[in-house]
Amino acid sequence: MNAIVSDAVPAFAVVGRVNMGKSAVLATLLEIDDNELIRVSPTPGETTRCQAHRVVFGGRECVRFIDTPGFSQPVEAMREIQRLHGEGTPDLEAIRRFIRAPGDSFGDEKRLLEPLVQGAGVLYVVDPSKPLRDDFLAEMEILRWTGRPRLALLNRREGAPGGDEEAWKSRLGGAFNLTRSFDAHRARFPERLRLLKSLLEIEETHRDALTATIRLVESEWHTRREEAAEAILGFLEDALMLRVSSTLPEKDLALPSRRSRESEALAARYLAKLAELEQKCLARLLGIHRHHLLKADADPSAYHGIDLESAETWTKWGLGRTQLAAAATIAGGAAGLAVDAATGGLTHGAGAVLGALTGGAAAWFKGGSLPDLSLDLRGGVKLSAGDHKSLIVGPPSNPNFPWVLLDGVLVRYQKILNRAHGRRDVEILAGAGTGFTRSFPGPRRALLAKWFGSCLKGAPNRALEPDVFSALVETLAENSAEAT
Ligand SMILES: Nc1nc2c(ncn2[C@@H]2O[C@H](COP(=O)(O)OP(=O)(O)OP(=O)(O)O)[C@@H](O)[C@H]2O)c(=O)[nH]1
Ligand SMILES: [Mg+2]
Repeated sequence: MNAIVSDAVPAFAVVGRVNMGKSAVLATLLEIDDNELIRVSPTPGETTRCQAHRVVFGGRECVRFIDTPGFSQPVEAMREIQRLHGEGTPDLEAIRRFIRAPGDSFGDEKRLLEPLVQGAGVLYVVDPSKPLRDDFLAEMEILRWTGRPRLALLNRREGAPGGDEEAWKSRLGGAFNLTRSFDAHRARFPERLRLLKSLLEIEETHRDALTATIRLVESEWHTRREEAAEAILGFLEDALMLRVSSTLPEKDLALPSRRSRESEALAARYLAKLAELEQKCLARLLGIHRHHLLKADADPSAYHGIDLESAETWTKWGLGRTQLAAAATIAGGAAGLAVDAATGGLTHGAGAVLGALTGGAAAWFKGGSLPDLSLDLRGGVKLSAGDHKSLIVGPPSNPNFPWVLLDGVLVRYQKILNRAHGRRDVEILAGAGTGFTRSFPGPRRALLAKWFGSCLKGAPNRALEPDVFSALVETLAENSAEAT
């Protein structure tokens, strides 16, 4: 076999019984959700040869992980190595002789041990819900004989009954330098980082290279968070400023039926555009986090976005009543006037409608009633020169709209962070989940309220943007530290 390990780069082979989740562990650790690159499958024996996966930063390979075929005859292989070695405890040389011995038997064992004799460390994956039988003990023994740095990973399948984790841990403790849990279907960034840091504890020769790699991984994660914050900021700005309009002859406006038909069409167009903005933002967040099987929607051409017509959306997401009243005071509540200004002077149409809505919202703040769950879209008639007038539909008048939008993105962002790349099922980013904005610290709410207000007025406050960006970065950091 050609060299799969090089002295210059720390290397670790992921080994274990067939179907233990070796490939899934690696796929999650390296964020690879593509079966063409790392095959994860319920059929045992899917990985048939060693495959190196290089972690590269700035064009330089920092660490290498090697996926391997599973042990298939560990007890027989152990006996054969012992026979080849003769008296005493077999060593790396005995294993080398075992690999080089002619014949077709022990193909899987020979292939999986090759990277170890070439110098790779060991990541031994077991599922502790399985009974601890002799064949597992044989695997542990062979790996111990290699003398390579060894980390055991308990990859327990959620809900799997049985097994004696303590017995596993005690046995693994005797044969491995370190034992850690790593759930290939649930591990998030903190667990991935912890696993990388564990490598530092077992590997002596490449400490500096591994320390530098961990630093790069952390800094890349920070960059991603900033990119995500930027995407969310851009989305909020575009969404809050979004307005759609159509121009119709004055004679048509006089007809209530014609006008309401036109308003309905405009409202539909507004919601479609809003969904498009949201879809774009989610696609960017999914891209930043390298997901292909987690999707914004089953059918991208029919993406509907956050369900603004569902009462659940308005109760689970957004601020509470008192918080909202405070936010409205800060925001200035002058959205109606701003639309007037932005659209060049409204007459009885939008101005009046907006005024009424603002009044409605005020009444609601004072009363003890539930939040306004309706989806009123601001709209109105704009007088323009000539015989034509414009009908404009803008953001829903519900003062919780910006907060609901933000919560919608944050809830999905958390789902993005929670999704492990080792899974191979397609998942849709559904909208359920409790929002985050309600538990924001007061100053963050105040800052966002001010900025939201400016965006709703059609004139985003650029001076506030750096602070808004930092607040979003902070929010996403809290989001990613949160347990599932
Ligand atoms: N529920 C759950 N399933 C898992 C987990 N890890 C792996 N699996 C599933 O177990 C099956 C085997 O996973 P693989 O990663 O292909 O296992 P492997 O050890 O690489 O198998 P071979 O390459 O065939 O030796 C797949 O169907 C995985 O989706 C886990 O943490 N939780
Ligand atoms: Mg595999």
